Amino acid sequence: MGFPPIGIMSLSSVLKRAGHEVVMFDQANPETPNEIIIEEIRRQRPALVGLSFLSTTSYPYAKLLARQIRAADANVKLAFGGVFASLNAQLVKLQVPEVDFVCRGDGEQLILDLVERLDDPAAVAGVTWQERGGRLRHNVNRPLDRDLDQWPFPDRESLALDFVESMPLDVPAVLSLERFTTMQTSRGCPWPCVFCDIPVFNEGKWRSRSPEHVIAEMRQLQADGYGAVYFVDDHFLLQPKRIQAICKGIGDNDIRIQWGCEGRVDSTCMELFPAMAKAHCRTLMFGLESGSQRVLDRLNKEQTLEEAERAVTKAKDSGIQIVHGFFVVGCPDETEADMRETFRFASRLRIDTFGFNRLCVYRGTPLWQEYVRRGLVDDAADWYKYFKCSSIDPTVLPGETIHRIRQEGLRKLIVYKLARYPVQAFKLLYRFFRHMPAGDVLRLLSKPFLGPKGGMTNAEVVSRAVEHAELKSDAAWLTQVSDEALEHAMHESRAERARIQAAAEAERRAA
Ligand code: B12
Repeated sequence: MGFPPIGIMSLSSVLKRAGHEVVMFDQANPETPNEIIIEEIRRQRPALVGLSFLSTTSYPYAKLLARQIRAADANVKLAFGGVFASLNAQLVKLQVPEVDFVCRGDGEQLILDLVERLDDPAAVAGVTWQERGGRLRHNVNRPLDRDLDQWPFPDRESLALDFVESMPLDVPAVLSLERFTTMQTSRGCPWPCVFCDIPVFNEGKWRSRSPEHVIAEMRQLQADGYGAVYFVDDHFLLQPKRIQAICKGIGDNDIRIQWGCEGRVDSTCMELFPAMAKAHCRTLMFGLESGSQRVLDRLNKEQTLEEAERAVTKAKDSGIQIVHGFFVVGCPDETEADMRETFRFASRLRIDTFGFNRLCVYRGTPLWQEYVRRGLVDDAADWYKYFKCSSIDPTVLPGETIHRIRQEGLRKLIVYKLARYPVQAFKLLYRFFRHMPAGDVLRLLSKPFLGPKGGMTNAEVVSRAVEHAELKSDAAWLTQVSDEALEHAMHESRAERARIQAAAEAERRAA
């Protein structure tokens, strides 16, 4: 999914409203590699450089950039923030001494407070830092911010986002040719799924913006020419009253933006699916995870297969155009029969699109804690890594078996969907071909049939800007390599990407 970096865009508008100047860069934009970012820091001499990264996987790149910035400017104040930094603040501070402040949790009020106290952060709640004498300071947590309406809408003006819009979709968030962006209308999810760290990040709470505030942003987006929005909420479907009010607000204000969101299948909002479809909800994405109740229970998903079936059927009957199923394979105690059952289950459901990802374990999740207890990960040595469960847990099927059954399952699933639901499949393919390069659609469809010879989609080509070919298949390793090895991989990847693009360009010209 090519999404704009809404985290830094949110902080930018907060800072600007308070009278500060802000310049943003997206490291994922091929036009602003580290060298350009550093050059700009040298030129503009900011008071604070904030590096925002979401996940364990992008920590090595943030670390590398922080080291490069520090080498270029010994005095600039450097801050880290985002989910991974929040959950591992003290360890990150110790591992990256170049960074002055590791910021935990929501950043809006925190960054306002921090810019006022760059030389004396002792009183800034939520910051981890080091005193001149070397003592590590972990300031008190910030109370969870419940009044999300107080903050301005993200700054969508100041960052070149054409490259995001031109990114092909691996998962069809909202398949539309309209101008696209993301919004966040709520934060958190209280359910205890073993693979997720969101409850820890949000102290097990769910908080939301008021329907009026959400509608005001949508009106603004429509006025600015946006026609498609995806809500990056962890669980959009939690509160029926709020959704009802949002749908009503969309109708009352003649908002025609097509939107998508994700949520749980046991949501009480199911009755509202028809109202959502009427309010232009085009895409609903559900975490279905498995077709085996035993595996769902092992993942502590607290959902049943019947609930999944009911939610998908209800969504399709209500006229939601794309219903997506997220599945995980390679779970603890999952057998080959369970995996096959998952693919059978997916073919029974009326989902339009699907993804079957390998289960990975991240620090901060209940599964990580279990693995520490079982001696499969060493918290002190492994905290900045993530693992495919199959690489470390003997109760998970071997990687090759998972890969083989997944390829088989995908082949059968695609053939079955085309044969059993030809109209639905045709409509979807029509939309795919309208909104994605034809080559990418064909490659995505044929990949499970061709195996490793299948070639790359554009999305894979783009992702190689940061993940090098051989390493891509085992990205977890990237979180564990030395800076030099990572730098080398990034250099190789850029060269490879340039070669691929040149070849594609030559092919296009010849055609
Ligand atoms: C949207 C999203 C994506 C988008 C991101 C697009 C983009 N350019 O930003 C896409 C689809 C690309 C994506 C990909 C991945 N994601 Co993701 N993603 C999310 C999701 C659902 C929302 C993130 C978001 O936009 N939040 C809204 C903004 C406003 O919040 P924010 O970024 O956290 O920023 C706030 C604070 O953190 C803080 N802050 C942030 N930065 C800074 C910096 C400073 C200096 C300060 C002071 C404060 C601060 O202030 C902000 C405002 O309050 C989160 C779940 C979540 N709730 O965080 C998962 C999540 C971050 N993703 C996750 C994962 C695992 C991934 C992938 C590894 C998946 C995969 N296997 O490929 C990749 C890795 C991508 C990468 N390069 O890091 C995990 C991370 C777990 C972990 N511990 O590592 C999460 C937490 C989901 C989960 N339930 O576990 N993701």
